[in-house]
Amino acid sequence: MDEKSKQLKNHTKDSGEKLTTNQGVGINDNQNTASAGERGPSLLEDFIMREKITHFDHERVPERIVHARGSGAHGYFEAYDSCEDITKADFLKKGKKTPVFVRFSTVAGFRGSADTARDVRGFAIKFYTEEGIFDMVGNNIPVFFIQDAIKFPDLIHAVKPEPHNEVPQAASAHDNFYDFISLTPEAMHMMMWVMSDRAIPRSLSMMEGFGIHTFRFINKAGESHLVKFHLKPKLGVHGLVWDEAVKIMGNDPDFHRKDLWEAIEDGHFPEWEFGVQAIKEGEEDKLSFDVLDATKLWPEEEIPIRMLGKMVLDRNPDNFFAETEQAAFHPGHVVPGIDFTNDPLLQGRLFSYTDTQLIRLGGPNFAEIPINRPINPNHNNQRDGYMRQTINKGRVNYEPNSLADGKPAEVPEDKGGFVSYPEPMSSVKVRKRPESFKDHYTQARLFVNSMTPPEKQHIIDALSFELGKVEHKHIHAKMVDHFNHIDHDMAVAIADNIGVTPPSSSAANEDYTKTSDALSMEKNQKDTIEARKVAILVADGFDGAAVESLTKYLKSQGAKAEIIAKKLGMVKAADGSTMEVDKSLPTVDAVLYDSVFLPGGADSVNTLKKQGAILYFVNQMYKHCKGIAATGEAIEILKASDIKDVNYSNTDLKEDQGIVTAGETSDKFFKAYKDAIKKRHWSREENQDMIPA
Ligand code: HDE
Repeated sequence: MDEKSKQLKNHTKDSGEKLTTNQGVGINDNQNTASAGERGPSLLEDFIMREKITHFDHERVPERIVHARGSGAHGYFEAYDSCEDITKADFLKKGKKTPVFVRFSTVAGFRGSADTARDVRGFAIKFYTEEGIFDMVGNNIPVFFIQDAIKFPDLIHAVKPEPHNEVPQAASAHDNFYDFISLTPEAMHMMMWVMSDRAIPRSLSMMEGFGIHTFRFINKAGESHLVKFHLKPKLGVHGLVWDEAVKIMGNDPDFHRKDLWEAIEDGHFPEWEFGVQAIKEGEEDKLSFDVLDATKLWPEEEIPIRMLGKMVLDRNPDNFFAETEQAAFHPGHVVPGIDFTNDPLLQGRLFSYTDTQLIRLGGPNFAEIPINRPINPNHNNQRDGYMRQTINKGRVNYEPNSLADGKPAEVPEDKGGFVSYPEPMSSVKVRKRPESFKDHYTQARLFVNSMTPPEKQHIIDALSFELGKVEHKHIHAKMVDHFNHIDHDMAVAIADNIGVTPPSSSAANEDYTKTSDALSMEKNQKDTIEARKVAILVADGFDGAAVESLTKYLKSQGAKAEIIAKKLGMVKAADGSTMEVDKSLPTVDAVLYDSVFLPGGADSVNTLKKQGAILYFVNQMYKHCKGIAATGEAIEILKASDIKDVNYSNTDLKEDQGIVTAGETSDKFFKAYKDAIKKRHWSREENQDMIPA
């Protein structure tokens, strides 16, 4: 067990044998309030009822003002090779293992909102290092909407539900947001990312993570490197289809939360590589953008990522509130070897995070909440305040002192004391954006240039949808004008979709044709189906051997198969054997699975091809461009669906648009099916309109 888990264990409690009050008095009757006679008034003296109701009345703390909806997990970070040339941070030394707690979140929705809303995802990591806590409080998108923290309350007011009627929930598709954005050109780069499939992730374990701001690494010699933090998921980056994300919101609003929980319970531990892009202090002057501007990324092709270690999440929390909800992150929690830059967005955040914990967690002692405690000893002269847990001994609570031998004493730099990087400063007091922050369109164009055609189309579709929900026409026109500064074709396509006169000529820098493959999800796919879920649709008389062999294959690949039939209980195979049904058809939906397998078996197929729910299931799989497989008679189900113009075979192995058919399962069939599951088949999007619903 790691140090953090051991520490937490001291605070965990099983439910126990005897029911008692908080004062430890045994409760004899937990069903009836004490009253003056059976039908008389309740007695104020009933301390058991009073204590219980009072505690209940105070169960809630304010949700986070942003990132209210989140899910957390424990794990560890393990450093690869030494990177002492760039940082003296102890936890990054070769082979070191550090406990972590990670919280993923959406930004705009309330605590009870649906997981699959279109939104940026928070990606906050607490590293419990031996030199204190380092929090990397990042997102799944490498840039931000604004350049200066003073704009943050406006941005968040604009995106959250509108104040007069508190709608819409967890959605940016409304007038206030686009009114603000249309008047904030610096947001355009981020808008391209938020309208891409990155903002509707398939899984929290299939997202990249970014520190966004430029931080500093400081080595033992005191030299500074400017760095950007990155996390790359082992499973690759995958998104949902918008229609699918919307349907998941109704079918399973806890989709991401459950997916993370189940992956860990099943032993498919989510994993990332953690690394930095690093440049020597001074080299930033050669770049075409300002490293202090959080709306800019550093193209990976120009400044490659140096991988420093891997992070694995391998333990679910014991209690959501105590751990995930009470976790208090702060980008200002850094350890020696890591320091800040003057990014004005970061500087504002350094104020905001402690401030927000004071109201959310009720006072200055939130660092004593078990999930927030460092694993190394911490001593100082901070005392008292609401809910103080530590019992500090002795009479001395000040420094310098002689009565306690001057302790706790300041720590010299070579013993791990934090020393700020001595960046030279000399300037006049101003309120002014630097000129170097003023190019808002070039990197937005770089992002769009780097997309594959389907990825670009999805951005067009998303913006057409979002603006389609906006009622004020002048906002439409203003947004199209911004798009025309990024990519003329995109602007024309969106204008056409939302009834705006398309711009006649491009206002974009057409000579800028640079691309960065690292920005595309499609161009960086991985050959894995680990943690994917496959639905197997059956009725009595199905081909049991096919189901058994496929299930075994999927398991060997780390994927999960679920047998779905009309009712729970046992279902009979054609050879007379039986199998247990995992889920009944009315409790599931195609959008909750990555793929569908239809086994043969004449009786089963005859039953299934007449069920609307089955045909709808298959249609949805097709519409959302997911892998589909059928063996033997089951191609009849495909034929009965609305899928047209696909090459099937009930004898030979055929693969067409991610639809794999064969007479029976075989190694070749499995390989073809794996390829079909691991990615989406965008060529089908041309035929999407013919699928009802
Ligand atoms: Fe945050 N942000 N933020 N933010 N942020 C909060 O702190 C804030 C920003 C991020 O799982 C709050 O504890 C300001 C960028 C994450 O608990 C609050 C500004 C990035 C989380 C706050 C930003 C983030 C938060 C609300 C503009 C990516 C969730 C609750 C200057 C690098 C952490 C809380 C968790 C949470 C303020 C911008 C990431 C109010 C003022 C940029 C992942 O303090």
